[in-house]
Amino acid sequence: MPKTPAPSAKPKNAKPAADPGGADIGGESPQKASLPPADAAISHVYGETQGSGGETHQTAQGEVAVLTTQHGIPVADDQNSLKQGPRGPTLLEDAHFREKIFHFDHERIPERVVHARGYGAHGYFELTDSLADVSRADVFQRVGERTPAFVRFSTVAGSKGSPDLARDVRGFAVKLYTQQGNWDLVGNNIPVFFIQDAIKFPDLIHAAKPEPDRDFPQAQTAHDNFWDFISLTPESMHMVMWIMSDRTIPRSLRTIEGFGVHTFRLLDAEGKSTFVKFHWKPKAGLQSVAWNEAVKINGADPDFHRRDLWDAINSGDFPQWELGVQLFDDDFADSFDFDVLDPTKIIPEELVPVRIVGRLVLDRVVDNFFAETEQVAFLTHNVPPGIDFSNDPLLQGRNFSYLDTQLKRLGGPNFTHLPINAPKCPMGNFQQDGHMAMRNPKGRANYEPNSWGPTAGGPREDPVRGFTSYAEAADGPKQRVRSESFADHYSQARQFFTSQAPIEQKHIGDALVFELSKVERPDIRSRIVSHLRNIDETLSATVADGLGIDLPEPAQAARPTIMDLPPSDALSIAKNGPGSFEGRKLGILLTDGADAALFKALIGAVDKAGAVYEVIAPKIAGATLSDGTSVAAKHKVDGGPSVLFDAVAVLVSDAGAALLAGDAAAKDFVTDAFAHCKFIGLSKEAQLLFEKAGIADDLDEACLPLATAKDANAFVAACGALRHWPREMAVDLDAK
Ligand code: HDE
Repeated sequence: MPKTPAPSAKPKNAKPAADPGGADIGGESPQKASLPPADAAISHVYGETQGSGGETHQTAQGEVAVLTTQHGIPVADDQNSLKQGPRGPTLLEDAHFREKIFHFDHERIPERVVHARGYGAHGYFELTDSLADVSRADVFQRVGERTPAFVRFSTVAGSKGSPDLARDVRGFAVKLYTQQGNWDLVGNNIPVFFIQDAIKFPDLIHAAKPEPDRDFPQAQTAHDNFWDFISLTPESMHMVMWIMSDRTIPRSLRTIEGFGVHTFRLLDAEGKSTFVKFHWKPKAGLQSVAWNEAVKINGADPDFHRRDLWDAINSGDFPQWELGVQLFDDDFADSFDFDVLDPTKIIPEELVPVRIVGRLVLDRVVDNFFAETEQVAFLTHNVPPGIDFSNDPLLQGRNFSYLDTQLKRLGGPNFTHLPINAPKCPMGNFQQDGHMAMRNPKGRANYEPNSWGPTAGGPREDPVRGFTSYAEAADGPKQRVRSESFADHYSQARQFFTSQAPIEQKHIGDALVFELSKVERPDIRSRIVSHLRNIDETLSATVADGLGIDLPEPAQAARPTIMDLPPSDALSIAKNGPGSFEGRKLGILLTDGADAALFKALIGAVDKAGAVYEVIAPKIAGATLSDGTSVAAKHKVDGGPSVLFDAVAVLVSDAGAALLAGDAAAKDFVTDAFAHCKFIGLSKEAQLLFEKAGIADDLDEACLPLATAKDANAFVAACGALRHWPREMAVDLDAK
């Protein structure tokens, strides 16, 4: 057989590749011709953005930086390992090769045991209403002052590479770099949790994650182990209502709420305590996608949420949330129907209003995902003076877990030296050494008290400014016990359900039927329905019917359900939508010959609404409109399904419609948009496509004609309602 010459066989004096960015792997480095002399000074500039602490390689202006080893030795050839002759063995002596492979082999750190998949961004918190009356926390004192922030959003169950639209709780972890140290508010987009005691957390997570023998399913709760555990854990029923609602399939990370979940304390200068619950309320309003849509988004764009956040921030559309606090005292706590220490309960906003005290703005993406988003370490015990914990048993357990987990993930006690974790205020103590210590104080004093004087002696404790705990009296027998006051598991689950709009109630029923239909054991399905009987009879009947089973007896309840807790509008997504198309995305399916004036009117209306659009065309090169203008496409039809957009418009010529009518992906585009209850704008030429897709006769009042500029404006205004939910009754068998 003739031998193909190995790339390394290329003579050393071969010409540099013609394409400087090209793949001439056999030749010398294409950059070599422009390299500065090997001894040119390289300054490693530490990122001023502080996030990654990353270096940018810089040389004198216009010069290309020299590639070096980790030890700074310039590298002459990064394409070929050192060999004994062109076809000989690779030599151990090749230090650059060994270092490069060694470093690559160790690039991964353990992913988070929960919340592995996440995405972060920088920004700031701005105080808009002083809380000085109830808290001495520095961050709450001066209206208008900005505190740097880093936020990491996440899903809980999936691995690091799992899709963004898994039905799951979203983590909403905020690190505020206050002038009195870092405050980590490590919350979720749901204000309650599955369990009441941290000792159950490993069981919950084991049950939710892939089953241990088969290692599937990935990033989903629709399997036997999860529902088995839940069916035996009645305290999770309130959370079950939330996770089966559309809260767990959000449209965007910009459209989720955040909650501190636990009751915390605020402390004033005298040590007086006020209970507090923290809320983040998105300026963009609440919005979710449909379940069938979520399933398809996961295939079309598994990075849907991170891409959306990245694009929004980079385009200057900075995501914002308001910080709200519910403040209450012991009297309220004593009079409330439920225990404020129980993390499976909310305090309805109608009972204790949410006072808005600030806003959080995310205005900068990370420089380096690993350095910032992957290495950020949140610790629930990071609270500055003026904020304190309650005895919520879940919070108490978390305060142990988060420090412990960082040691495993980040490999040593010095993870606070990483720029993303380091405080941005003066700090000092006598902790020293350990793996990768970067902050190594000079001088002799490494203990206190010492008598080396005020400067050389180092930092001193400060009883006035320092952190103090609320002096709560505690007494009682030592016992493993669950408080009697935690025993009502169904009343607030019912309150959540009755607070939903009818379409949201339907979605909860659909989700339960979907998940339980994936469960193999009939006894588990039935046990869940027996709990639903204690929540709402219509819901349990719907789910039993959807599963095709007889209604089981209600589960034994430790406390009877309070049937008449008043509904709370704050719990519904439908009732808290944005009411406008601002920040949303229109998909415009466009072909050659489409009406140019109409297209211009449409994109003008989108722009006026503060929304964005993307063009989908039969070819990625784009479309040539009726007046000869060419418009670039963002997606080819089969790469830009309608699930990626909040609403769609079909602007085509007769020839374009005929072309698309023969294309399955184009037909899916319109049938999916229709099935997902989206607003659809269509030019009259598009009719053929809808006919061939089989939905021309079903078009309803949310399928709007596009012929004039006025139509374009009316269509975009209608899109502000986001979805035309009444259509679901016509397109879903479960609704009939
Ligand atoms: Fe967490 N949780 N958690 N959790 N959690 C972690 O810490 C834990 C709980 C939450 O973006 C871990 O650094 C226990 C409630 C978020 O980096 C770990 C219990 C809430 C994040 C851990 C809970 C959360 C975590 C894994 C039961 C909402 C991601 C990696 C008592 C209020 C933070 C890490 C990020 C991460 C333990 C329950 C939110 C293992 C033991 C309730 C948003 O320490």
